[in-house]
Amino acid sequence: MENKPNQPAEKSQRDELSTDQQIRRRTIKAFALFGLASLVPYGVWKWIGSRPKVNGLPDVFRRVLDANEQVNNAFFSHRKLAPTFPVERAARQVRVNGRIGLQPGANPADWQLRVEQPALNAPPRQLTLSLDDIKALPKHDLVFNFKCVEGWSQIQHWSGARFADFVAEYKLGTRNGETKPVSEDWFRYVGLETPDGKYYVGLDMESALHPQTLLAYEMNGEPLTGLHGSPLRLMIPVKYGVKSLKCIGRIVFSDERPRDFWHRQGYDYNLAL
Ligand SMILES: Nc1nc2c(c(=O)[nH]1)N[C@H]1C(S)=C(S)[C@@H](COP(=O)(O)O)O[C@H]1N2
Ligand SMILES: [Mo]
Repeated sequence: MENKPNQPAEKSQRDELSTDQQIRRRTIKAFALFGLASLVPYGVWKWIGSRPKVNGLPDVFRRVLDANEQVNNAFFSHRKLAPTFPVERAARQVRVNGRIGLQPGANPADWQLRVEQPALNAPPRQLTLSLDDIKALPKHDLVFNFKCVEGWSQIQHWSGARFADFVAEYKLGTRNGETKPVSEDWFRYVGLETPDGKYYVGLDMESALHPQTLLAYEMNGEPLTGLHGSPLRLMIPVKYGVKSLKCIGRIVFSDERPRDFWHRQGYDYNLAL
């Protein structure tokens, strides 16, 4: 961390502008396709029918549905998706940056994840999970441009469980102890820490529940190495890399803003991209 994270490199600001533009363009295209469907000439329908199928639907429709899903979900009404890339574009040599709180020599079999949430309208929750519990959730791949506040970025390939699936499965994150797809009752924050508590980050709940936020246990299709955060790390593409905590030992839900390592050094708390 040499540069101030709240003054990211000019290049990533430019990237971000074009990302916004891309998302806007894609959304407009999706609505236009739906609205104009009745006017589409027969030849075009035949072309659509001949397109490769994704989940039983021609890929053009799949893309439209996905885009509308993004727009329609009430909780994520203003969410953005980070651009993704074909897996061949992912770096084979993935940079290592930041080793605070890592346990590179530790046996992954000895690892446990502790999860806590305070008592509010439901009893306090405290559970201990294994890596297999996380692996039992649906696995997702993410190939995206990882950005460090120091000014470098790299296309990387990570796999793991969605944080949103994790909270839904274990009924975490809501004050009433129920997790629904759209809830008014979420705790405001999530805190994550390394097992030794030496590195820690705080996240707003909406970013944590973003569909691209992963509890990642693989990089380039292999279990994480110690320096990349074995056995489980966060990957949160809507934030700068500092928030993607390696080697998660503890997750806490809270209405109080959790402590955040780099915020304590005077940096912006959110570090949103
Ligand atoms: N436990 C822990 N997680 C961490 C860090 C750290 O020092 N310790 N550094 C952060 C920073 S600044 C970055 S850019 C990314 C780098 O992840 P990588 O080493 O897998 O590239 O991890 C983040 N997570
Ligand atoms: Mo970073």
